[in-house]
Amino acid sequence: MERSFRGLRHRERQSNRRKGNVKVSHGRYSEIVVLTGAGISAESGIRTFRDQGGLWESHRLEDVATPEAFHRDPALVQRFYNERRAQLPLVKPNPAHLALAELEKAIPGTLIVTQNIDDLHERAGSHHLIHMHGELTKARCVKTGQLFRVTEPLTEHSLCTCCVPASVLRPHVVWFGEMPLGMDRIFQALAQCDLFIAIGTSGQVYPAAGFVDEAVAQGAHSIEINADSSHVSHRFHEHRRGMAAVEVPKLVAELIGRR
Ligand code: BJW
Repeated sequence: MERSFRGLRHRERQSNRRKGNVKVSHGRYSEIVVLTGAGISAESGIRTFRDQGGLWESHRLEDVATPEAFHRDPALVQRFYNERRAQLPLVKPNPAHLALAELEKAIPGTLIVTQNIDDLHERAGSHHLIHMHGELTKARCVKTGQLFRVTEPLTEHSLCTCCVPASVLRPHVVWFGEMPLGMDRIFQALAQCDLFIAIGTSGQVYPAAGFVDEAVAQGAHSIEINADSSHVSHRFHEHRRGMAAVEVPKLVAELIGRR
């Protein structure tokens, strides 16, 4: 029943799109996909990657964010993630994270897809959440893929407890050239959403940068919130320029009908 209803809505949206009849009014969305990037956590004090002062200014991504880097120098890569993990208890969710948790409560068809590996969305109270680039708080056995909660800094000697002989533990993050996590669920949600929102992401890393196209092709309305223009700004219907901690609560208030 649910399936055929969705199919009907999908055909209706396709037909609207052919007529150039794109939805713009708020207060009527029930299936929302929110893509978040480093910019949403910037005001919590976590560095972005590509802004001035970003992580890629002090580290070459080829040295810390590829499987080859981990193979070449696991100690350096583990140190890079240990330092970022150690920052988590010192930062807290900002009004943008909190507003998205409120959005999920008000509109249960909201899915947050985050590229961030911090834990600020869950600490803000979001439950319907996919960490497509992994999670800092977890490590993974390179052999079985089993996940372990990280309770102390990892080293090149950190081993799993799931296989004999024990295998290497690596950060549970998605490096360049690796497949992001949860892609089936994400593409399914993009195919069904009526609103796609991207917050604080530069649109330079795929497949996330292409999600707007997927959603818009299915007839969804799209909104970008960013302090600046991104590499994919031109693909969005609507833009909110400004800080996420200000713009996200404003948009959420509009969406849930609170003025
Ligand atoms: C604010 C703000 C405030 C600041 N308020 N806004 C050639 C063409 C196309 C693709 C490829 C290609 N060659 C290779 C690829 C694929 C590659 C890729 O995209 N490379 C590009 C560099 C070209 N991608 C991959 O390899 C991915 N895997 C893959 O493609 O698998 C195959 C596949 C095929 C088909 C379907 C599915 C899969 C894997 C990518 C892994 C990315 N990993 C990282 C590291 C993760 C762990 C870690 O955190 O260390 O993920 S890289 C890094 O970039 C991290 C981020 O999640 C990601 C995105 O960064 P983000 O979030 O956009 O941050 P910034 O810093 O770039 O931007 C911040 C933005 O916020 C800015 O716009 C600011 O203006 C804004 N901002 N303060 C609002 N207060």
